[in-house]
Amino acid sequence: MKLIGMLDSPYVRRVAISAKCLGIPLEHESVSVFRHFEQFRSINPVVKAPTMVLDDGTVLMDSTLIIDYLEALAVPGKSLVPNDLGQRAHSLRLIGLALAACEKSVQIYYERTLRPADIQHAPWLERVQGQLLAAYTALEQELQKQPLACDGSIDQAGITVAVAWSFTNLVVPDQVQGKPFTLISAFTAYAEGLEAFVSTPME
Ligand SMILES: N[C@@H](CCC(=O)N[C@@H](CS)C(=O)NCC(=O)O)C(=O)O
Repeated sequence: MKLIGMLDSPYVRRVAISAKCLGIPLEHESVSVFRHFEQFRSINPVVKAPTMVLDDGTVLMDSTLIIDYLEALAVPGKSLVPNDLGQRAHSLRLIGLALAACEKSVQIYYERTLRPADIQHAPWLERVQGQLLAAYTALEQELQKQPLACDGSIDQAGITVAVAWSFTNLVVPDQVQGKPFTLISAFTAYAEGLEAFVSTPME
């Protein structure tokens, strides 16, 4: 199986880290959706990162769907999501908030870097910035109610929260710096120290 995409994409990175945590070996090819557009297109005409090429040639895309496949592939009993329904719902809520934060960070970054300055649309940017802060505010509140474990392990909620926070701080740090997201920040510092994260750096 081959994972296609750059590790500075939070979506690619969460797949790569999840595979390591599930004990599933992956080949990884660093192909950029922008700098290597034609090469990417030859693998997946839709040019979405992450793309996963399975051993039988099937091409999957979307990090959540790829992780779903990896979960099914993992040895029985090994999973990054809780079985208990209540804990599962909590985990899915954290993942949803973190993915929304990734999406809003990407949108702000694309608006700033891809759209010429004179045609940037301020109301759209303000809307997205508000959504980004709403996602992290809700996430911080969730961690206040129920902290993520820092006991040497990590689950899918933890992976996605940490990957999202590191990504936002990489591409649009001005959006969150100085804001009171102390629990998210502390948890990310813990996660970024884990072997699966250290060996999967944002490029
Ligand atoms: N929901 C998707 C989002 C993936 C995504 O938007 N990836 C970006 C890279 S960070 C991408 O492919 N951008 C190129 C494009 O959308 O044209 C996932 O979870 O994989």
